[in-house]
Amino acid sequence: MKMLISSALLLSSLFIATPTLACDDHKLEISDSYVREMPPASKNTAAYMQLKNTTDKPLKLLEVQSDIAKKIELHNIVNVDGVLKMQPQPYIEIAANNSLILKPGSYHVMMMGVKRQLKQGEEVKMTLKFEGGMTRELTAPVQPIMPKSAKAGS
Ligand SMILES: [Cu+2]
Repeated sequence: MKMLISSALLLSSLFIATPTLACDDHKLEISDSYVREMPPASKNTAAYMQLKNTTDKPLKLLEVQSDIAKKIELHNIVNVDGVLKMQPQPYIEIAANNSLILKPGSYHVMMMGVKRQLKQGEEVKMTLKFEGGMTRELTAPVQPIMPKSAKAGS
C-alpha cells in the first residue's frame, strides 16, 4: 500500500510539471506537412499542412518561426480582378471542430530569404504560434511539387 501511494504521488507531480503541454496537445492535430522543394536560383518557398481544430472554439495561427528563412509570413492566394495574387494574412483561422488545409493555390506559410537551397530528403524545423499562447513544434519533410499526373486527379 505504501508503494502505491508513493508512485501515485510521483505520477501526480509529473502531471503538475507539464499541465499546459498535455492540454494543448489535444486541441490541434497537424498532419501532411511538407515544405516545397526549391528550384535553382529561388530564395523563396512555402510550407503546407493540414490543421485540425478539435476544440469548439476557432483557433488562430498567428505566426510561424524557423531558422531556415529570413522572413516568414502567412499568405493566402486571392483573386484580384481576375488575377491570382499572394496576399499576406494577419492570421489563419481554423474554425471550431474543423480542418483547414494549407496547400498550393490557397493558404500557405511563405518562407522568404531561405538560407540554403532545400532539396527532397531534407527536413525543416518550425514553430507555430497560436492565439492564446499555444505553440507547436513541427518538423516537415522537403518534397517536390506534385507531378502533373498526380495533380490531374484532384
Ligand atoms: Cu506566398
